[in-house]
Amino acid sequence: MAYAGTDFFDLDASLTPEQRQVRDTVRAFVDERVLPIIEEAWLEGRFPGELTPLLGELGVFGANLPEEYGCAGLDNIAYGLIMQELERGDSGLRSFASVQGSLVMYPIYAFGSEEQRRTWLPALATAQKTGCFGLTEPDYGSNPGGMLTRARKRGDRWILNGSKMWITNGSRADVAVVWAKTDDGDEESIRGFLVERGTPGFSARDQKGKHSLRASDTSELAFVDVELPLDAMLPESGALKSPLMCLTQARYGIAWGTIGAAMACFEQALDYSKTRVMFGGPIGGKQIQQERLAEMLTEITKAQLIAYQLGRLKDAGMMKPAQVSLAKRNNVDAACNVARMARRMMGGNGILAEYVPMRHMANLESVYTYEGTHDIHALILGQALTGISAF
Ligand code: TGC
Ligand code: FAD
Repeated sequence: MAYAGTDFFDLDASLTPEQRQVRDTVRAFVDERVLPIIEEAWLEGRFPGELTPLLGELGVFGANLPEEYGCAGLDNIAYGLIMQELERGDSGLRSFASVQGSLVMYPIYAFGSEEQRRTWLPALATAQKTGCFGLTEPDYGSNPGGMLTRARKRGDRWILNGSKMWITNGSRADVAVVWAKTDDGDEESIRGFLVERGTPGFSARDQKGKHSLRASDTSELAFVDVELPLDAMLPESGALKSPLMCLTQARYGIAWGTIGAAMACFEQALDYSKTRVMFGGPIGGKQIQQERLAEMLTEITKAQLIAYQLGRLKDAGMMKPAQVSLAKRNNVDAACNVARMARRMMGGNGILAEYVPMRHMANLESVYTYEGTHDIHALILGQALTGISAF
């Protein structure tokens, strides 16, 4: 079931039967359940939450985490292929899965107590519960180390004060993983806290007026004297490195996911080029459009090879954060360019909701910015190359 048009280097042949099966299952789900409804949901500005329990049944959330916590225990290439197929549907759906799996389940798995893992991971894997990840603040986006949110220990309680902004799933989350600077009498640190919906003093409000990721909830979180039990803290979290480790997981998924968005745009543009007749022949027979198609295919193929090798490194335990930065940076930019070229190739029709490129193009502008902007990843690579920080 390889895409003849977008698997030019026959990566399909390198996949294991399990990886192919996982990809094909999610691909069929996206074709049958997502594509028929996504344009309308996007125009309405509605996240299609009705799909998440079904995706939970398929085991897509935290799919690379161990089975003993109710997860699928897949390898990282299978996990990446899931992200690819979800984003072929819409970046908002992949965002939900990235947040749920890499930014909520991963920190509970990596930094949580055994009790926190047993309480939350199985319910998050099935999407009976939804999570969000609160790192960014109004004045600290690219530089989360400057965060103002504080957790102060008072007797047998933490008191949380502060605010977070741009939080995916924020208003629908049952539990928020919130990063705060702590003051427990010792050294200042940064720790993760599990804050449940309904905790007095905690509120979430959706940010309206987005022209991008419209089929995704994005919210502001506010914490006013929120009292938390001591065991709300993720005990193994400590310092900025903890949330940055979560970002590495999510950026890995984005490097794969954006290939899916690019594939969707390219395939539609290719079909269109063969049927749209202008000046007596299909536009696909014109040299300028053939160059566009060659460019799009080349970008997709490069992105696939990067993601595949990154997955191999991750499975071998050898993946480095700077490699993830290169992959996120390149693959998101490639997908942005493919979506724009596809939109342009389709002329006036390219701006209509019944075709996919404009929606993907608008979504990908958020993906370009979140999880470390394109510029920040350039600076991470610059630092890795020179040893000099240019932040
Ligand atoms: P810096 O001194 O460089 O690092 C502090 C410590 O952390 C280590 N480290 C990492 N570890 C794992 N993974 C990474 N990606 C890491 N990056 C750094 C580093 O080695 C160091 O360790 P140690 O042992 O020496 O202490 O910290 P800095 O304050 O200079 O910041 C570096 C910078 C700018 C790269 C970082 O702040 C950054 O990545 N900024 C971008 C912020 C960002 O990406 N925010 C994303 C918010 S979440 C989101 O957008 C979700 S979107 C929804 C969806 O995913 O769909
Ligand atoms: P800024 O940091 O203010 O950057 C503005 C511009 O300055 C950018 O072009 C940037 O590249 C550039 N810049 C910044 N620093 C430098 C520098 N040192 N040198 C050169 N240029 C620089 N965050 C979460 O915590 N959880 C979420 O779930 C989440 N979901 C999101 C969903 C959406 C739809 C969006 C748009 C964002 C989301 N974010 C989330 C926040 C996201 O991670 C931030 O938007 C991102 O990190 C950038 O921060 P900022 O928007 O404050 O931009």
